[in-house]
Amino acid sequence: MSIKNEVIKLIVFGGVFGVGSSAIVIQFVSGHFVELYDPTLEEIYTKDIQVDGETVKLQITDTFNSDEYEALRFLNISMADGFVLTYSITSKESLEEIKGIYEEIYRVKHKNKNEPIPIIIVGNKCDLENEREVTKEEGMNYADNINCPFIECSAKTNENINQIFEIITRNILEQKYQREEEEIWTIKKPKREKGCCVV
Ligand SMILES: Nc1nc2c(ncn2[C@@H]2O[C@H](COP(=O)(O)OP(=O)(O)OP(=O)(O)O)[C@@H](O)[C@H]2O)c(=O)[nH]1
Ligand SMILES: [Mg+2]
Repeated sequence: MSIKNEVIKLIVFGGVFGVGSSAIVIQFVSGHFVELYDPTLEEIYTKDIQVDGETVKLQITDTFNSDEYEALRFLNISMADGFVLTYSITSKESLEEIKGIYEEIYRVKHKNKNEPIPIIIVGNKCDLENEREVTKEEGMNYADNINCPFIECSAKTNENINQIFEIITRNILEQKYQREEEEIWTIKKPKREKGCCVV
């Protein structure tokens, strides 16, 4: 079965309220910018995306980071294939917050830091250059340290919005293929009898 027939589940988290995670998802799914700030509890969207000539079905959960809904967040994280962690370049605090979400993802998935989880670090609102608090290097250095792809974008101008979802989807597919190959290799690998040499 081709894994490209499966639905890929993504979660988009915003570091703090109002970084633009909903605006990013709506720009990607519907192609328009939402000016109005309407705090999100949880919204789920679906969209097909072309990656390397193949069509992939995405299910995108737009949610926010709140301790009040810990059980919901736990469930969402455990079910997801990949994560878009969004901060705003106009808020240092929002970058600090996504570092906590990153740690939580590893805790919930019961993984070690050397086991990759598809995560992309996104610096939104790059159209607001004169309000910038986080340099591109700061965002990039953090992403490099945790071995994740990084991109700056603007939900307002649509800069790099499609790229976010292409990069994370490609990342998820590559990791799934790699796991499948490793599983096939484990099954095919002949078992050696202890202390016995068959000629
Ligand atoms: N200039 C600019 N404004 C943006 C951008 N993205 C979002 N906004 C504005 O920022 C405000 C908050 O955007 P939302 O997308 O609702 O933020 P959010 O991260 O979903 O907020 P929560 O649902 O509370 O987590 C809105 O007024 C948006 O219009 C952007 O790229 N540039
Ligand atoms: Mg929102």
